[in-house]
Formats: sequence, structure tokens, C-alpha cells
Amino acid sequence: MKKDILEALKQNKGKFISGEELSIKIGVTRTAIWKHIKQLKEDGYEIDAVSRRGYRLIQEPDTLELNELEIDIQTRLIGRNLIYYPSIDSTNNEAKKEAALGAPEGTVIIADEQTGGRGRLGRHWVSPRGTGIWMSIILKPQLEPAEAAKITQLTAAAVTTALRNVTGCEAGIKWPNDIIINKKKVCGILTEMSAELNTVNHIIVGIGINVNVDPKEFPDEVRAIATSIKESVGHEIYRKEIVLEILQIFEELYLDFLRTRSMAKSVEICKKYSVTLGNAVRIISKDKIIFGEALDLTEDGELVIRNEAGAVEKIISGEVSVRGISDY
Ligand code: BTX
Repeated sequence: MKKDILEALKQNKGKFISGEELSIKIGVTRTAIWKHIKQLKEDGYEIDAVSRRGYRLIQEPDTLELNELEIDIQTRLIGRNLIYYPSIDSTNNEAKKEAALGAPEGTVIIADEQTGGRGRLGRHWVSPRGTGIWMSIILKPQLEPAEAAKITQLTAAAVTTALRNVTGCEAGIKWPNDIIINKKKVCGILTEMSAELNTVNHIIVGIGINVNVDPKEFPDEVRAIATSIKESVGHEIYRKEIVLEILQIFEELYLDFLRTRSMAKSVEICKKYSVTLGNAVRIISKDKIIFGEALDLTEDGELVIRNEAGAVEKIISGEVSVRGISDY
């Protein structure tokens, strides 16, 4: 019922709607309406209540709670099933559990805070409360395990486009899984999968974005390499707007990929916003370090480099880290 009231207030945002009209529309007493309005105010909604005129929504809080997302989401698949936690260890861990229990494709787990956020290779991902987007998407594409890295590229394309659209920031893609602004990391992507020998059971795409995070909240070693949208654009941004835009663009790219089996659209975006191509890179894998120049992306999103010996080779993202020569 709270959701219905909120929806009615949002439809009339900035205008008064009387308690009577609300009670008829939603089918509850005016006292019940009043109680829910009180609760919404406690949740951070700014609502005018004026006798004889009714209620008027002035401003929503920056929240990712379900009511907010569910009312405004427009997608068909990605995020149709949403699960929200105020605090959780890791949305990727939770998504894995949900996937094992049969959650449908497109399920999104989102949290206001992570206490055990994970990066690649067991690294820690700092995920403070209320200021970032920490979410995971469950996918069940018919793919071979070796193709899972494509999903990381698709995600990078979706997140970068969404961040640029909503905030006007100059986000770029540091291949394979970082979104950066001014040479600092604003978002990381962690793609994990459960697979048999030849087929993927499910893929979990974890996306962590520092939206309104104050860089002072980062531990020293992270602060040196991390930034937030707020730091870059100079003001706070509603996280919900970014989430909705990411899910929308992700869905377009993902459905196109499933239909055409081609990564063309995503790769085009990854090339356009790449901060890796054309630069000297250091590729750090488990057993070796390769120095080279990043030349291109293949049609599947793999990195093509010219190594120190002058030979051209393809790098598959898997477990490598890519470093610029002069920055992180
Ligand atoms: P990564 O291994 O490429 O990057 C991890 C490194 O990034 C850390 O070692 C640290 O130096 C730095 N770092 C840690 N926290 C932050 C931060 N908030 N901003 C910028 N840099 C940071 C990148 O791994 C993949 C991260 C995915 C995070 C999402 S959040 C939702 C989902 N759930 C989960 O547990 N992980 C994913």
C-alpha cells in the first residue's frame, strides 16, 4: 500500500493530491493514508501536508529501496525481479545463492552497503553505506565458458554509456573491467560463473560504482587510485537514476547479443570509450608480465597488443591485470 501511495504522489509530483482522492484511489481510509505518509516522511521523502489541499511530494531521498526502483523500472528482463538488502556481505555471493535456488534470468540483487565486497582474485571491494551502487545481475545465456568474458565487455559498455548519459561525466573503459574518470577507478566489474565442461549454468555480473562516496571514506591505498561520480561532477547524483539507466542499456545490449550472437554493438562502445587503446600497457598474468602497446579490440572484445618483440598477440581478459606504464 505504501508503494501505491508513493506511486500516486510521484505521478502528481509537485502538485497536491487530496487525502480523499488518495483514499478512493487506493481503497483505504484517510487515516491509513496519513499513517503511510508519516512513514514515507520518516524514510526521507519530503512531503507537504496542508489541510484542505492534501499531500504534495516535493523530493525523494537517494534510496535504492524496492518501492523506488519498482515504480520506475521500464525493462522487460533485466531487473524485473529485484532483491534489495540494506546491508549484505556481497551481492555476488547472494546472487550465487539465488541462482542456485532457481532465480530467473535477469534477477538483480542490490544492496545499500556491502560488508565483504569482493574484487577479482580475492581482492577486497570497499562498499560504504548509502553512497554507492553495489549490485549483481544473474544471467543464464547459452554460452561456452570461454565466452563469459564477453559479458564483462558488454557490462563495461552499458555502465560507461549510462554514467555518461545520466551524469555527463567523461567515463572511460580501462580494459577489461574498470571504468575510470580522470585516470581513477570509479567502477569495477566482477564476472563470475558456474559452468559444466561445455556450457554455462549461470553468470553473475557484479557491478560496484562509487557514486556519492566521499574519497575520504576510502582507506589510503584505495584513495590513491579511486574516485567517485560526486568527486568528478561536483555534486551528488541520485543513484536510482544511474541504476535504471544501466539496467535499460544492459538489457538492450544483452538482448541484441543473444539475438545476433555478435558483440558488435558492445565492442563499438568499448572502443569508443577505451582509455587503453593506443597506450603502452603492462599485462600481468599469473605467470608472466608482458609489456606492449594496446592496438585494438577483436570483434569478441579481446585486447590486441603488439608485444616488445614486435609480435601482435591477443589477450583474453580472464585473470590478467592491465596497467598503464605511467599510472595505476
Ligand atoms: P579488481 O580486482 O579489478 O579491483 C579491486 C581493487 O580495487 C582493490 O584491490 C583495491 O585496490 C581497489 N578498490 C577497492 N575498493 C574500491 C572502490 N570502491 N573503488 C575503487 N577501487 C577500489 C574490481 O575488482 C571488481 C569489483 C566488483 C565489485 C562489485 S560490487 C557488487 C558485486 N559484489 C561484490 O562482492 N563484488 C561486485
